[in-house]
Amino acid sequence: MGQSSSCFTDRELEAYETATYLSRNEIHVAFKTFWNLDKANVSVDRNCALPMETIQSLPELKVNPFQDRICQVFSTNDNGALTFEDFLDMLSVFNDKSTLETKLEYAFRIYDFDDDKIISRSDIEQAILCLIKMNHPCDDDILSEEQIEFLIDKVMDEADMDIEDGIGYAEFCSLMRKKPEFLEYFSIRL
Ligand SMILES: [Ca+2]
Ligand SMILES: [Ca+2]
Repeated sequence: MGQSSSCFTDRELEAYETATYLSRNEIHVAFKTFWNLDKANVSVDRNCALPMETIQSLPELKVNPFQDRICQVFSTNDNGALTFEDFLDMLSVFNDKSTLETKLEYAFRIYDFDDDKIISRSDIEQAILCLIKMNHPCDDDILSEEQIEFLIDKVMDEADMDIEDGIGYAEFCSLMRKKPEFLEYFSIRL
């Protein structure tokens, strides 16, 4: 077990500390967690990419309605698989020491399902569907089309203030300041 977390040089650990909001101890815990997800592969290549399904077996992510989007946003090869460094980036952004600006920036990307830099009605619909799926895994018809449209209207009425259709980054930030509970999904402590 000792071997799993002592395979970094001081210089590597310093580089990770500088690049993240994580302490040296948190980096060790992160690596041990990553290694435990797939000991065979991580022992051979400690920065190998673990598939999204493997990452999502972590209890901290399993309960997160946005687990797929989170993996996609932090995946450097864009397929949702995370290398150890991607995994560290995720834990860093979701750490308590991360700044509000950093959290907002990533939360915006996570809610922007189609990556077009604006949160439109279809992004909000997908977010609502993720929340329904998490809270009612066996009943995906819990809300009717009309009820979902009504919820989307409510979000748009509250957040879409400027001429541009959809919720831009500035509008998103002011919405999150009014409704910080939507940021709660973006906090992880191992
Ligand atoms: Ca979008
Ligand atoms: Ca707008």
